[in-house]
Amino acid sequence: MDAAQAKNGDVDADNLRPPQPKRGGGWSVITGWGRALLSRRGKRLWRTLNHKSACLSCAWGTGGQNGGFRDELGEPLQRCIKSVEAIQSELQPAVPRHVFDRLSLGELQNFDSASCDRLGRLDRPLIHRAGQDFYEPIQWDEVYKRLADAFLASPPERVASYSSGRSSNEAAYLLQLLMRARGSNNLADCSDLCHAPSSVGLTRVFGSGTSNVSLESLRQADGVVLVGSNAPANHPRLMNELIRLRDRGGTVVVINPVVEGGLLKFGSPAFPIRSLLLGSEIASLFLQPIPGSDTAVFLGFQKAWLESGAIAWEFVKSHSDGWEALQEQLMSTSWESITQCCGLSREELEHTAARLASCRAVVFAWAMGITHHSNGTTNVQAIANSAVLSGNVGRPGTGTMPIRGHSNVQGFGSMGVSIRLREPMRLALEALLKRPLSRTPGYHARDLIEAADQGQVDALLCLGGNLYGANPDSNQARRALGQIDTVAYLATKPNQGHFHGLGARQTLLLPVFNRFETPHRTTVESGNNWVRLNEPGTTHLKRANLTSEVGFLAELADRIFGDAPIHWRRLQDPIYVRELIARTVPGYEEMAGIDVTKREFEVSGRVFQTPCFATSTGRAQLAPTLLPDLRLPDPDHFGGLADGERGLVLSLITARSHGQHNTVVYQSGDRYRGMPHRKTLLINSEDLQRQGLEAHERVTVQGDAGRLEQIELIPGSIRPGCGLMFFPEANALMLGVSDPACGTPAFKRVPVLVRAPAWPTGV
Ligand SMILES: Nc1nc2c(c(=O)[nH]1)N[C@H]1C(S)=C(S)[C@@H](COP(=O)(O)OP(=O)(O)OC[C@H]3O[C@@H](n4cnc5c(=O)[nH]c(N)nc54)[C@H](O)[C@@H]3O)O[C@H]1N2
Ligand SMILES: Nc1nc2c(c(=O)[nH]1)N[C@H]1C(S)=C(S)[C@@H](COP(=O)(O)OP(=O)(O)OC[C@H]3O[C@@H](n4cnc5c(=O)[nH]c(N)nc54)[C@H](O)[C@@H]3O)O[C@H]1N2
Ligand code: SF4
Ligand SMILES: [Mo]
Repeated sequence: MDAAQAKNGDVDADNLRPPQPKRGGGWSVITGWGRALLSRRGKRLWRTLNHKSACLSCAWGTGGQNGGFRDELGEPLQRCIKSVEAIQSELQPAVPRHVFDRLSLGELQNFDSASCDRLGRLDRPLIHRAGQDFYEPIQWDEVYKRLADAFLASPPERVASYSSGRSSNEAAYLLQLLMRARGSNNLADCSDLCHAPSSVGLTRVFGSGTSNVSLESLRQADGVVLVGSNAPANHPRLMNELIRLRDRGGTVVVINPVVEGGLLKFGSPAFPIRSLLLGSEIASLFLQPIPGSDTAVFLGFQKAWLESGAIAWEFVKSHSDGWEALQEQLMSTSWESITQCCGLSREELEHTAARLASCRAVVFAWAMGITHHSNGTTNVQAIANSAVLSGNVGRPGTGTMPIRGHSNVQGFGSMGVSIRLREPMRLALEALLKRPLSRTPGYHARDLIEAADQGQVDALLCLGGNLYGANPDSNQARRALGQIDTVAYLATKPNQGHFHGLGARQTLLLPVFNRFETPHRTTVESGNNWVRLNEPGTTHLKRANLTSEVGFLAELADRIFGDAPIHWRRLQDPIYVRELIARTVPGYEEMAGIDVTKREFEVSGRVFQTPCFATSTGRAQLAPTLLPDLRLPDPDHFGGLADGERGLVLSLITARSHGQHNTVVYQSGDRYRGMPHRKTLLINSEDLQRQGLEAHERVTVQGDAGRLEQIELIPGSIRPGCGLMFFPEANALMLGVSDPACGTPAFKRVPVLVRAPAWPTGV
């Protein structure tokens, strides 16, 4: 459908007219800023916003040495309300002493996500011992002793770490060095639940797993394909780039089963006159495919280019291998199988393909709508193939751009926090540690939970995050963590995982400085491969007994290994850590002098300005991408509907609401989607009508792992046959079905049965 059609709502059922999707951004953002800055903590918030450190929230990378409000190119007014949300939550006072002294774990387990976060900041180390009802204070010295013992007591295969991308590069580097020195490759990371399919898929095609587009290069594009991303909520400053692109006459193609209002129109405070008041048009074309079918959509574009003579053959033949097999696939795959799979018409696909072919330079950008599928890696390869076939990679203004999540998740990967350690880094680490690294494959986040559930993990160190809340099948996650003897959480604030994910013998809850409080310099890497330098800061917490993550990990390593084979205590000095990073992490050579030069830099070897890729041949590696089988089970699979009971099977998307950061909920509802609270299911009006369901009726939603009761049905602009609910709550519903290539769960295609009781007789 074209964007104008989408704006009017895709369904026109008289009595169940869906609410118009609300445009994104706009005045409410300004009032949000006003409220925040005029609040009790407004002065400190303002100071923090101006602190020279990268934004905590998403990986777009605002902040750093350029000052709080500038992006990587020094452009002003690039700070968004999401960073305010994240900072405000870190500026809360400490958790009152009586909370952990008086509230039992049974009571704390009843807290929802928002209530956990609102308890405040953790300010002293705590321990939960098996059989006790409370977390109790503990001394740091005792913490190190217990953890060192736990990490030494078991064989390397039975110790593991999990991490979440908010910590620094320096902490990430130390975490993996500690684990690898211990002989373990069990470095599970939140990216396993997030963009791992992008890393694997892009590496297969281009030999490098990150975005190959710089911010500067994006500004030279005249076409952007934005797939499976709710950027208005999750990467708001990316919207500025789309507004600019439309202003210069470019085309934005949006592919999303949900018509997110902000993808139609967005009011950006960065352009107060022309955009904020009236809103800027974003999507030129809006495609609403069946969830999970993006490979079919991209095969459709490719087939259309093949048939219309729009393939960049000269480019393809000079700069890629494997195009013959892909061409063969395009010829032998029928239009019918493509359109049946994705639910879009041949005309829609051909029209969009022609529009893209008429662009001079196209960037393909995507987020979780592409990766959260059991064929996420194939989806990514289908996008990368499209970039090559259309000649849109390897020159300014073009390329493939996974829009990264956490503000330093990409840095964690660069630092080697991954089960897929790259060969050059392996060799460099082996030289540093003076011994071969273990070749036993490590656990990614899903495998870690599975292994723990089988009783195969004894000690787990979590550097941030919420392993319990972020995983599918919450019951399994709780049970699995409960089988691990020792679990340690380093965190700034409490979350549900700290109360539900308790270890079998002991759980340590350890408070750390956040990025803008850390008393030494740190670095992070943005999704655009830009390394940002964060200046030291101070904490507002009085009497706080916090640790820096670098200090903690270096001390723990010293307790475990002594001073062999490297001087671990010396690694308390982050400048020395940066020296090691410069020596051992490919692309990070400029890190060596950063403390003197203060110069932020682009990681080398990532952004392709010429079509010379990071594969062994220098050519892109194309391969056919299989169409997925998207059949949904019948109601019988869920035990069937009783006589008179109403309901239907839906393909459920689980996503973020506007006011949450991952598992941490700040505000319950999402007014942009018209979902007033968390116990809601967004559904198409046609589906309601067809099944005799009523808008705002309360239903049961049943998945393969569990059911949620009293869920309110909200009619909205979502494709028929699918629904949308919020995580982490919805994680109770699903099993951990995941992409075999990297273990990323199919969070965006969860089969569920919606059940509503029979109408009372006489109605
Ligand atoms: N404010 C805020 N910012 C954040 C985060 C946050 O929680 N809050 N989280 C950070 C993190 S870690 C991440 S990974 C990113 C997440 O950023 P996003 O990926 O934008 O977040 P999601 O909410 O998962 O939404 C994904 C979008 O994909 C669409 N979608 C679902 N299924 C499909 C499909 O099959 N095909 C297509 N084409 N689209 C589909 C959904 O309708 C939705 O619009 O944001 C980062 N930034
Ligand atoms: N159903 C469903 N499930 C999903 C998703 C989905 O779309 N649907 N999305 C997935 C995605 S994309 C991701 S990335 C994961 C997110 O999974 P995680 O990254 O594991 O979870 P977060 O909620 O981001 O973790 C938040 C916690 O990090 C801690 N923290 C914050 N700042 C710091 C810091 O500076 N240092 C330390 N040590 N701790 C800190 C705080 O205690 C906070 O409570 O969830 C995944 N789960
Ligand atoms: S777009 Fe992302 S990095 Fe930039 S200010 Fe907003 S949340 Fe922070
Ligand atoms: Mo993520």
